[in-house]
Parts: sequence; structure tokens; C-alpha cells
Amino acid sequence: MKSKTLALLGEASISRRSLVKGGMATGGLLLASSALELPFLFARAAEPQATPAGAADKVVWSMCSVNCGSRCALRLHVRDDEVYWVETDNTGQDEYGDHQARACLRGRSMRRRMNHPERLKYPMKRVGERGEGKFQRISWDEALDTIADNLKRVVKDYGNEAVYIHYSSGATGANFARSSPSGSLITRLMNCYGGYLNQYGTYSTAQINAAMPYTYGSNDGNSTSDIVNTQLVVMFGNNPAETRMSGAGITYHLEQARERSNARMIVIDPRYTDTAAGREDEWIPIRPGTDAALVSAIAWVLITENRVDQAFLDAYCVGYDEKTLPAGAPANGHYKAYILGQGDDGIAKTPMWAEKITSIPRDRIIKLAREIGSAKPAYICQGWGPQRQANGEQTARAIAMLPILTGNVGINGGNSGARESTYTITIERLPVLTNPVKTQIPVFLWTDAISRGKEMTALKDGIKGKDRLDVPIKFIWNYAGNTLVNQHSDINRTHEVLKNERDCETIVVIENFMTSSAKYADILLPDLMTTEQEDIVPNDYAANMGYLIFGQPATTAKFERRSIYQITSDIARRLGADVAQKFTEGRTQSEWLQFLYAKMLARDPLLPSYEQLKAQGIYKRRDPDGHFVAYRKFREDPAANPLKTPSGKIEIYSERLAQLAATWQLQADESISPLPRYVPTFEGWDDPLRARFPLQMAGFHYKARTHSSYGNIDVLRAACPQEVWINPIDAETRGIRNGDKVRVFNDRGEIRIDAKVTPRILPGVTAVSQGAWHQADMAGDKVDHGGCINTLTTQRPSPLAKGNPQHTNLIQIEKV
Ligand SMILES: Nc1nc2c(c(=O)[nH]1)N[C@H]1C(S)=C(S)[C@@H](COP(=O)(O)OP(=O)(O)OC[C@H]3O[C@@H](n4cnc5c(=O)[nH]c(N)nc54)[C@H](O)[C@@H]3O)O[C@H]1N2
Ligand SMILES: Nc1nc2c(c(=O)[nH]1)N[C@H]1C(S)=C(S)[C@@H](COP(=O)(O)OP(=O)(O)OC[C@H]3O[C@@H](n4cnc5c(=O)[nH]c(N)nc54)[C@H](O)[C@@H]3O)O[C@H]1N2
Ligand code: SF4
Ligand SMILES: [Mo]
Repeated sequence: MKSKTLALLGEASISRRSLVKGGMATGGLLLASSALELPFLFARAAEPQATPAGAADKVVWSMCSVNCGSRCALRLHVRDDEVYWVETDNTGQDEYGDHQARACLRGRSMRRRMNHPERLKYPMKRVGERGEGKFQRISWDEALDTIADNLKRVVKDYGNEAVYIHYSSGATGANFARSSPSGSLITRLMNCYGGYLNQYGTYSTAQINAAMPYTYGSNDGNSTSDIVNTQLVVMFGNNPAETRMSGAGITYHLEQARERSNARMIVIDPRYTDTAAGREDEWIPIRPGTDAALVSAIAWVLITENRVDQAFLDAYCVGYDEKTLPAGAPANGHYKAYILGQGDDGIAKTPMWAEKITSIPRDRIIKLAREIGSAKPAYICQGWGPQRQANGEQTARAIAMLPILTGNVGINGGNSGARESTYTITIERLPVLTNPVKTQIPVFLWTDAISRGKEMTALKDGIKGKDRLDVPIKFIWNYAGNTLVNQHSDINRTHEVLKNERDCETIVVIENFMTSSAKYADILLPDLMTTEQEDIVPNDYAANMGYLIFGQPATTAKFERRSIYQITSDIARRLGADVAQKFTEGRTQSEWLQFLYAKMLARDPLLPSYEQLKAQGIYKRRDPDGHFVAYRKFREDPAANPLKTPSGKIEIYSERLAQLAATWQLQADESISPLPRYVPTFEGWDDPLRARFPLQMAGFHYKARTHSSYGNIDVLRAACPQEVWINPIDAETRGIRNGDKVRVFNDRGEIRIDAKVTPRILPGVTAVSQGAWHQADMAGDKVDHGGCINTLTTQRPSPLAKGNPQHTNLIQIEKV
């Protein structure tokens, strides 16, 4: 049974279509009837009926709203005030275009999360050291008084800029249970109380979001459904089979659209991903951090073989060749010169040159270039793996060069080189009001803002709104987030920064579980889950079928758990009657929802009524424009619809980047450049550090979890173990066999984990899925037995975005 389960979940090469319609011999039946809890698929299949005997007391519509890039409807079966059975969307015709937002294996295990024996039950205060995990139960009054008193004190002593709302994405999409620092109830609360230190960028997209706008003015891509119009799909580090898993998500759209267009698919990734898994036409393994070299060599072939779309480059772009190079740029500062070896480095970016860097044979590069040059149109895209590298800004812009050179931008079946965009039914959000504090730090540099805040400057550390930071962070709100420890880089350094109570004086954590971040809380509050509250959420990435889900509380609040709206309202009252009035405006959660929905209806009269939506649970709508095409209007009429770049055109050469390159203080091995170039980086494939740590290690987002969420669910862990991927060649020289326990280490720390010896990864490269729960004795040897990759990642930021290069690491592996 185990191997069958793994076959389905693990090396998942089974298409949804074959499961649902093609009558797969095993399992298909259960998925088709949208049964629950995939890991138990086969156990249940052996039973005569998928539904347990006895009628459900009630079925409640709710949703899974973790930050997985999808969103799924759940129908929770409740008896005696407890969820005992989980089903998912069963509405509509279940045909592509009117398909079901079915939950993946994680959402189907929701009841195990809700009813987990280790769920937080009471408010607590810390009694041991930070990180030790020793807490004592206290009353809500004591907890809330302590928080309010400390907040008042910090604001009085240091000002509002010393208060930080930590990046957190554990609860995404909803109005109330929504943790995004730009849109949460904590944000609204702080904006009612003088503001807080802002952040910019995210752990998801720091590099690509900083870089793409220099090229295009924004970071948009064609909707995945538009692949129905394409001939060729090229995926750089994009793995929707794991990162967009919903039945309404990108993985389903990709497969359905490709089936209709018969488009070839080439997957470029150091790993043979689940998105490939038999559905690809070709897998081209590449060294992490070297995509820009591959792109440059493809460009060399396209240019020397006359395969570029010269008319498009002349009319729509700046800086491809001499003709459109801005006046201020150096001679031969254009892209064509860079590629042909006539630029300042004097290196022709030939396939031979790129072969050494990428490890892709030159003949394969030439073939790939010809394929890309002749497929009209081609859908060239990137996931966010390539940009989560130390040179990710350059890589993101470099990949965009392929559709630009071939004129695939702004047309159906083409793409910009970015990740997909999605159609969404916009919901009316509870306003967060305005932050009086304008200072921003890069999201990744918050540990620095605690330990050396006053040294941080605009030109060196990317501080915005001020030349330098006036005060370090003294108070942290951490609501539904684990980037305080588990999800931030270099956990052992983070521990050193957080453990000193004189630096960051107060840490408030609002959670469902005793996570590694929660262990650093001074006050720890037990939250309700989204499934225990009334809320409306829109789809996340869902191509061209948008939807709304209206969830109702499946059970009453158990133990002393409280909703985030109640918690923040009660703190607002302690901060003053005026703060409370401004915060609640006298409305309950339910009254807010009705108030906001009335606004939505006024804007979008096609929506069902409030009561109707509540009864039907989910409402779906196709994109009235068919498919989203990025920069379509610009392509149709560039003069009337300029891009948001300074020139209004696609800026292959960016004068703004040239300006930053000239003024920002960078280290010798960092680079910002006006053209998208291949640049080597710290801890890259050619770093001398490889003498000690010879293996590259990239992370990836894993089907077992959504980051760390669901990481404590036993059946998911059994189905998808935490392992380090290593090629048989590298394993053999180390005497490692599949399943062996190994130590993976570098100067920052060590994890102990099982080896997955597999040809699915390039030799010299290893991979560890991110999000496993850190488990180490922080007062002792600090060895992490949970296999959390962030024991090994660095806090050194990327040069332009000051973002998280969490996929750029060098390590060594030894058998234990
Ligand atoms: N090395 C490495 N690190 C990474 C990444 C990587 O690729 N590599 N990826 C990065 C990315 S892209 C992201 S977005 C971040 C994500 O990091 P986080 O935003 O921390 O995401 P999660 O771990 O999913 O969720 C955080 C916490 O929210 C809690 N939670 C879930 N639902 C609720 C709720 O309803 N109420 C409350 N109070 N808590 C709730 C969960 O228990 C969990 O502890 O991680 C980043 N870290
Ligand atoms: N199941 C699940 N789904 C998720 C999440 C999750 O934790 N679990 N997290 C969600 C969130 S918040 C985000 S931001 C997204 C993340 O989405 P992504 O950032 O796209 O996901 P990753 O798995 O980090 O990277 C995608 C692929 O890039 C590859 N890769 C890494 N480095 C390179 C490189 O240098 N070049 C190339 N060509 N490929 C490279 C990896 O092997 C991986 O297969 O996923 C979302 N979806
Ligand atoms: S984790 Fe994502 S794909 Fe899975 S059920 Fe939840 S929202 Fe859907
Ligand atoms: Mo993310």
C-alpha cells in the first residue's frame, strides 16, 4: 500500500484527466467522487463505501487559505461540534472551464490540523529563554494587558518606527484571517495607533519583482489558460504540479490547455520535477544560478542565425542594438554587443561558453535556440525558483529576453517571460488605513534592523523613505507567520539576534501551533483557524476562472481560542477608546462582512446576493476577456499605451539600473547592471568555497506542506518524507545509499536527514524542500534533526532587491 500511495503522491505522473475521465484503475474513482484525504486513498478504497455510515449532522462550506498559491473549497462534515470528514468542491459540470476547486492532499487533511492534539489552547507567557519553548498559561486579560503596556512603552521610548509587523503568510486571502503585513488586522490596528516600520518585497518574489519592472514597468505574464494558443511551452524553474496544486490551479490549466494545443513542453530545472514527470517533452537540467548564461547563448544563436524579430525589437524596445541605445549609455553598451562579445567584457556568449557554466551540452543549447526561434507563438515563463538566487534579479530579466528577442510579448499564446497572471474576482477588503510612518526596510533584512538598525542606510541596505534607519526594531508582531525563525535564513544567526531581550524587547506571536517561531514569543496567543470563522475569500492563481468562497465557522471556538478580530479589537480598547472606535467602527465581524459585500455588489452587480453566496458556498466566473495577455494593449498600439518604464518601451537597457549601479554601495562580488547579464555570485557553482563545500544546494516548495503549514500532519509526512536529493554519482563517492541518514552541513549549521539518491537531480547539485520544522537543541549542539533548509541558508541579501537568496547555497554531505 505504501508504495502505491507514494507512486501517486510522489513521482506523480498521473494526469487529472486520466484520473477523472480515463478511468485509472486505482484511485481514480475516489478522486472523481472528490473523496478526502489522499494519503488514505488506498486504505479507503479497500472499504466498500467512501462515505461513512450515518448521515452527517451538517456540511459547512469553508476553505483552505494557506499561502500555497492556490485556494480550495472545503465542505466540512460536522458532528457533535467536531469536523470528522472533509470533502471538497462538488459544484458545476466538472468540465474544463467550469471545473472544481478541489483540495489537494493538504486541504483534505484539514480536520487533522483543526483537531490536532498539539494545537495551542490558551494564552501563554514565556518563562524560559527565548527559543527554549517553556511557557506558562495566563489569562487573556494578563496577555492583552502585557501586550498593550509594552506597545505603549516602546512607542513612547523609541517611536512607532521601532514597531515591526513581521512578514507572515500563514493565513492568506481572507478578510479577517489574513496575515499579509500589508493587509492584516494588525496593520489596521497599528495604523490606528501611529503606524509601524514598513517593509517592501516578499520572500516569494523579492528579486523578480524588483527586476522585471525595469524591463516592462511591471511583472505580468499571460494567463496559463492561454497555452491553448501556443506551440511551445518553456518553463524555467517552474513547478506548478507542486506549487499550484488546486483542482482550479495552474497545474490543471497547464495540462488541459496543452492537451488542446498539443504544445511541446521543455522543463529547465536542476531537478526532474513533478511538473515534468512524464508530461514534458524534454527536461534540461541546469546548474542553479546559471539560467542567464543559457539565455545569453540562446541569444547568440538567435542573433547569429538571424532568428530575432528585428521589427519588434526596433519598434518596441530600447537598447537591443545601436539604433535604440539611449544617448547616455556607453558605446557598445547594447545587448547585441554584449552577446556577440563586443561589449566591455569582450566575451562572446557562445554555446561553448555557456556549456561550461550551465553544464548543458552546446549542441543542446543550439537546438533549444532553434526551437525557440521557430515556434510561433511560444509561451516562455519562469517560476520563482530561479529568482530566489543571489543573482536572481539578473536571471529574471535575462529570461524575459527570450520572448523579447522572438517577438512573443503581448500576443495570445506568447508570454513576457514572467510567471502567469490570473483572473480574480476582486473582493472589497477591510481597509487597513494609512501608515503615518513612511520608512521601509527590505523584508529580508529585519534581523539586521534589530542587530544593527542604526547602521543601515539607503545606498548600502536599501532603506527607503529615509537615508538611514533611526531606531532598531524593538517590538515584533508575528501573526500567522513562521519567518521569524523557520522560514527565514540562517536560523542559528536568527537565534543569536532574537535571544537577547535587550535588543528586540517584545515579541508577540499569534499562532495555532508551537512552531519554532512561537518558541521565541514573549506572549503567545491561540488563534482560531479560517475554518472556524465567517469569511469570504477570492481565488488565488487560477488562470481564467475566478471564484469566491464564502466560509462559515465549522465548529464553535474550542478551549480559549479567539479570533484575530476579537484579539485586535480587545487590544485596541486597551490603547484608548478613540483607537478602538477607529479600529472597529462599531461593527462586528459579521457586520463588516455584510457592509463590505454590499460594496462589492454595488461595484459588480453580477455577483450573487449575500444570502445566495452564503448558501451556495462557491461562485465561479470565467474571465470575460478569454485569457489575460500581458502587455497586449502596448503591443497593439505602443504610442497610445506606453509601458510604465521611463521610455514607455521595453527597456532591455535600463538607464535607471545604470544609475543605481553607479551610486549604490556594493561589494566586489555583487553586481547591478543596465543589461540583463550572467553574473557569478557568492556560493555559486564557481565559488572557491566549493573546495570545502563542493555541492550546490537549492531549495524547493514541496507538496507535503505549504511552507511549514501542515508540516506537523503525520499522514502527509509519511506520504512525502523530508529528504535531500543527491545524484547517484555524488552519492557513490560518499558511500551513500538511498535512505541512508546523512549530515548536510556548511559553516552556518548542520541538518540530519535521509538521502534520496536519484538521477532526478544534476550531479554536483542537491536539493532540500523548504518548510520542514526545525528541531534542534539550541542550548546544545544546534544540529537540526527536522531537516529545515534554513539551518543552512545565508542572511546575505541579493544586490538589487536585498532579497532572500535562499536557493543559493554550498554544502557538503557525509554519511552519519
Ligand atoms: N529556504 C527557504 N526559505 C523560504 C522559502 C524558500 O523557498 N526557501 N520560501 C519563502 C517564501 S516564498 C515564503 S512565502 C515564506 C513563507 O513563510 P510563512 O509566511 O511563515 O508561511 P507558513 O510557514 O506557511 O505559515 C506560517 C505560520 O502560519 C500559521 N498559521 C496558518 N494558519 C493560521 C491561522 O489561521 N492563524 C494563525 N494565527 N496562524 C496560522 C502556521 O501554523 C505557520 O506556523 O517562506 C520563505 N522561506
Ligand atoms: N505545495 C506547495 N505549494 C506552494 C508553496 C509551498 O510551500 N508548498 N509555496 C507557495 C509560495 S508562497 C510560493 S512563493 C510559490 C513558490 O514558487 P517557486 O518559487 O516557483 O517554487 P520553487 O519550488 O522554490 O522553485 C521552482 C523550481 O525552481 C527550481 N530552481 C531552483 N533554482 C533554480 C535555478 O537557478 N534555475 C532554474 N532553472 N530552476 C531553479 C527548483 O528546483 C524548483 O523546481 O509556491 C507556492 N506554492
Ligand atoms: S494547500 Fe493549496 S492546493 Fe492544497 S487544499 Fe489548500 S489551498 Fe488547495
Ligand atoms: Mo512565497
